Amino acid sequence: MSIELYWGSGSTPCWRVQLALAAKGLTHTSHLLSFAARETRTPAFLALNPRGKVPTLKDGDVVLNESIAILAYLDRAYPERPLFGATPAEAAQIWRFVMEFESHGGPAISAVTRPILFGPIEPGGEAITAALPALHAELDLLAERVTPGTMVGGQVSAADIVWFCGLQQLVRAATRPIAAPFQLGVWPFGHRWPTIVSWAQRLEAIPGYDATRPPHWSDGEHPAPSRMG
Ligand SMILES: N[C@@H](CCC(=O)N[C@@H](CS)C(=O)NCC(=O)O)C(=O)O
Repeated sequence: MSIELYWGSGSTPCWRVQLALAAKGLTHTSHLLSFAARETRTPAFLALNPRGKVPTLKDGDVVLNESIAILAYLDRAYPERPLFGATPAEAAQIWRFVMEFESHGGPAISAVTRPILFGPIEPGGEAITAALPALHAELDLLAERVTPGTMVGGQVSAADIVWFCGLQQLVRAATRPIAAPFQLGVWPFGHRWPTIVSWAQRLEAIPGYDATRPPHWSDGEHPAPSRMG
């Protein structure tokens, strides 16, 4: 079968799937859709995914949206280089960390990054400042969990991929000049969370990683999460 991926540049759910494909060594046909040109709303794409969202994956007769469901599908359909662990205990732990991103890590990141990246920022940026303690607590926890090198079982898993792609959004917001007055205290990660740097290096070493980077995020504007200083 030949895997086709419909995706959009800068979408972290899309990046999860691209990184999972790279980590599993799976080739695919890429369909880059433009959000600006509303290519997720064309009749042809809506016929594939009536929600009009990317990522959407097509593999023969299987058509799927929702990035985490896509990761789970790829892992069952192509079991080599598993992303959901080797044992029941590892699988459970990986799912736990994936779902903790959805319930806790992701919302903590979004509360800080959304106003910076998409606005509006209210005078004084109080909502951003109020959201920082929860974000720092999530990063403290992540730094502890990645101390062994990966989150679970010694191999890069879906948990690593989901958290790593989430951090990319944080890097993007924290390195924007508009973020400077808010003293986010998160960037570079190595100042307070050195284990996040070594863990990020491992994800960035996945063969094909560079090709997964959103094409409109240039190097100068978007440094690697593992950048030291
Ligand atoms: N929970 C979904 C999120 C999908 C999603 O919201 N995708 C956005 C990009 S990040 C999208 O397709 N937006 C285009 C649109 O709404 O037209 C997942 O994990 O796949």
